[in-house]
Amino acid sequence: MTEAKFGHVALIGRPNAGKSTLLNALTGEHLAIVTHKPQTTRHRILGLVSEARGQIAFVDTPGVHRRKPHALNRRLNRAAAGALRGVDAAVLVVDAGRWTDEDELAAGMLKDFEGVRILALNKIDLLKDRQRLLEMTAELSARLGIDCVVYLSALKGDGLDDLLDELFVRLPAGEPQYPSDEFTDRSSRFLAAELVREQLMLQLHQEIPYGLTVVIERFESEPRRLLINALIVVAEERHKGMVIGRQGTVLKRVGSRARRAMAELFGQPVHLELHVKTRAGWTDDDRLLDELGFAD
Ligand SMILES: Nc1nc2c(ncn2[C@@H]2O[C@H](COP(=O)(O)OP(=O)(O)OP(=O)(O)O)[C@@H](O)[C@H]2O)c(=O)[nH]1
Ligand SMILES: [Mg+2]
Repeated sequence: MTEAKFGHVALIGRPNAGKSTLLNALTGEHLAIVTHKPQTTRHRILGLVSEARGQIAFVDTPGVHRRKPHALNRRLNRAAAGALRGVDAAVLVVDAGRWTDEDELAAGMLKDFEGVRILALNKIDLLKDRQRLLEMTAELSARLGIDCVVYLSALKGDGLDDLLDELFVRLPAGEPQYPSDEFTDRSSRFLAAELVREQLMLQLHQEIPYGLTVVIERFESEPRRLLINALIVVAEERHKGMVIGRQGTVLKRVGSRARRAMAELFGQPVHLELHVKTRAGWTDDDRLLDELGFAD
């Protein structure tokens, strides 16, 4: 029998490349929230894959971006860069259809990285031009010192086994560092707050979702259900009405969809209450960011 492997593997890349979709596909759980909007992920999240071959702790990260440099955005880029510290491998997740300045920024983070470098060309289900894929593979592999390339559709689950095979071959021998029946290092409170934020991002338009955060104020287990109260924090008073919607329609829709997602993730019925409050300018206020749980 070969020795079991263990390693931490960071998923890095620009916003919208599909890192969180990949984390969820690998773990089979809705751990990381996914939307079609860039900058969905705001925190590092571990997703654990435990097999007979060993254990891999994948680290999902916020997309590396060039947006307005307010305090929250600076923290997001720092969280992505910091995720490479101490990990055994980095997977640069790229939307194979389009290489942008932000991909270049994410690739730049590999400059001094000493671990295994894997290039994951994602969204191949959308790609028509195979020739372009080959050119991209050759150019990026040489330029970024890539150890191996995998082709994925995180959305359809294609190529996941290739990625796992390549990683298990390259990771060091080691015992699992996390319980094999767990999927993440994040608390149920964190996951619940994220599921509310996912629905808010999907239901609201333009810039409002970027000025929102969610705090769980109550999380209690009753014999037959979970009681969860979530506070939605907005950065401007005028956003409150938009979150609530005419006759509360938006908030109701967010609540019922988030509740369903929570019930599925936690495996039991959920009673969810939502409230909305303004904390003016929280996205550019380091004290409030600390208080709201953003890593510095
Ligand atoms: N067609 C297709 N769409 C995908 C694939 N992977 C992800 N997507 C879509 O791309 C969008 C962004 O996916 P995310 O997983 O949130 O991307 P991310 O890299 O985590 O983005 P940030 O959290 O903003 O950094 C979503 O609409 C996904 O459904 C894929 O393989 N094929
Ligand atoms: Mg994400």
